[in-house]
Amino acid sequence: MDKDILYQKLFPVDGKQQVWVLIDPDTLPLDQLIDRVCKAESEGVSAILIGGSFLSQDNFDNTVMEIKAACNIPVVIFPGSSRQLSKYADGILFTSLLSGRNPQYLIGEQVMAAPFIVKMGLAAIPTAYLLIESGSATSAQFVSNTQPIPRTKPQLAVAHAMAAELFGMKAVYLEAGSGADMAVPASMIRAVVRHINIPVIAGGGIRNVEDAHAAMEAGASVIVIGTAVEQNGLDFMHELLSGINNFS
Ligand code: 1GP
Repeated sequence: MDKDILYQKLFPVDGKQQVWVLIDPDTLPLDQLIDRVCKAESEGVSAILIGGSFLSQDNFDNTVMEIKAACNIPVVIFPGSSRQLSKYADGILFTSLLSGRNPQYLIGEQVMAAPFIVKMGLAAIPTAYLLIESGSATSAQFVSNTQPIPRTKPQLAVAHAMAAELFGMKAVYLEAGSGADMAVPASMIRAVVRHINIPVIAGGGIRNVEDAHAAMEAGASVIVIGTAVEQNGLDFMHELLSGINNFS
């Protein structure tokens, strides 16, 4: 998909807030993942992210192909490493773990992936990935070997987000980590949104409608739900998406 078209689908110019679902290919058999994705689309989810900080399966390409074939909304890679690439995706969040000081995830994996992304013609959305302290250590923190931004220091998150915008990045992902004890504080989301002019994505630990609404009221352009969909299915999404128009 053309990069500009994908960007407009992910972040509509009318400012309507979006819900994306994260699919971790390790969590469910492919047929169940496809079933979840199709139901998510019918509920009004606007994009599917696929990836994970630690994947043990070796058929990522086939999983992306099957999921893409099953739905009409964008399927976007959310890579945990340079090995999570597929020409079948509509694009990739080309993330740099800006909150960390581990060169492997700041630039190393990106250099490894870049030639393949270009060869595949994948639409790459340059995205700052900021890990936020969220209780017990998450896989993202452990695997990346980085310190999250303290949740009581919104000014640090703001400074990182400003740097991302100055670098020309097109989105900032505030990440508590998949399955986090606590979602990103609404006050931190609000502070970041107020100081930058690119969309803010919030995810990690959003497991009920109240958490989701708090992130949206704080101004997140997108919220990402993974674990809650895996555990509770689409009832949660139905409740969330039926109330979301109040915020857009
Ligand atoms: C993780 O933000 C996503 O990258 C989703 O997190 O699995 O906690 O919903 P959850």
